Amino acid sequence: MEQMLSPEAQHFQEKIDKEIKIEPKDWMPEKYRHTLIRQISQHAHSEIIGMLPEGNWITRAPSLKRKAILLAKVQDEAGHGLYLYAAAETLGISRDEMYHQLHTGKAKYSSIFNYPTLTWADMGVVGWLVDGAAIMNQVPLCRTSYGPYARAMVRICKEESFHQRQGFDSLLVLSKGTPGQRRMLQDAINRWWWPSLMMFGPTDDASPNTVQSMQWKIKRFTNDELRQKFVDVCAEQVKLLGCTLPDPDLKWNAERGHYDFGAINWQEFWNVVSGNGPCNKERIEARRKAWDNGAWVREAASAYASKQQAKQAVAAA
Ligand code: FAQ
Repeated sequence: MEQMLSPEAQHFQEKIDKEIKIEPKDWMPEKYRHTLIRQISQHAHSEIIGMLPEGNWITRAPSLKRKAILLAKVQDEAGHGLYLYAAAETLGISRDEMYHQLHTGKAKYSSIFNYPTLTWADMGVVGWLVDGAAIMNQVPLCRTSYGPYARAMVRICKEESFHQRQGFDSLLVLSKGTPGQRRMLQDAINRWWWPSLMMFGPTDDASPNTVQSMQWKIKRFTNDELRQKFVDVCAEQVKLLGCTLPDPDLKWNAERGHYDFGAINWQEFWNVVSGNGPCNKERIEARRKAWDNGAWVREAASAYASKQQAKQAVAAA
């Protein structure tokens, strides 16, 4: 039997069906609020943790030009994290609470950032594949049903597209370089390909959140739909680099109009998501340390804010 919706819930779903954005002060089901806080905060944490593997190469970039580009990219990720934390705050959670959830391991962040960046080629491959997967997932989020999230995604996607292009550009240079550079490039592709496919999340039949999130238009495509689009794009782009993707089962399927691809190692994915990937401990430790080292800045900023407030109160009296 179909569940009876309350008049508010009915009105809420009608707005969603008509593509009217839900705004912070509108009525919303608690589960909708909770799902958004979970997804947006995880997304924000991913941007902030995602600065670490790339930050690792800022001092070792091969030229001033590449260093300046990488610095700007890492700063962009910080900005994305901040817009997203601000969007999540509109749902009634504080930034301190979100940081606490990250530092105590309660909140997830993207599995991809628990892999190490071993060579310079990894910087280009992160741009091409990781930012590429991020855009594939995030462009549809510009039409997500929650207004502040959708608006934050517009700017984020513009910047992520630029990141993806700069990554591919640096790989094109390597692809025309020495045999050693080409080997380094292929090795980086081999290591990042499968983790990039895992970024889209579990298969649809193993994804507990997809059905409801699609009905609420929080998600506009399922995990498998987006993963397939990504494979189709990358299978063509890799040819321009004169490289291959490390999947013997990758094959164009004319009947489906898509590339078929091999089985993903879901055991590896869940192992990384549950905290046991190659860099999970190092990543959280770096964030905790940054939080502790920043204590004096937070104290100074709130002391300054209290003084300003006291001054304004005196002036207004
Ligand atoms: N890693 O039921 P579903 C970037 C969890 S930003 C870890 O399918 P949902 C920028 C999921 O949370 C990259 N955990 O979940 C950049 C859930 O657990 P929970 C981040 C994952 O939410 C580039 C459980 O598995 N992007 O890269 C992952 O409907 C370069 C069941 O899964 C976003 O966050 C995973 N890969 O769909 C920065 C985009 N996948 O919470 C620096 C927004 C799933 O119930 C350098 N997020 N899980 O305990 C989304 O679109 C969705 O949240 C999905 C997952 C598609 C990630």
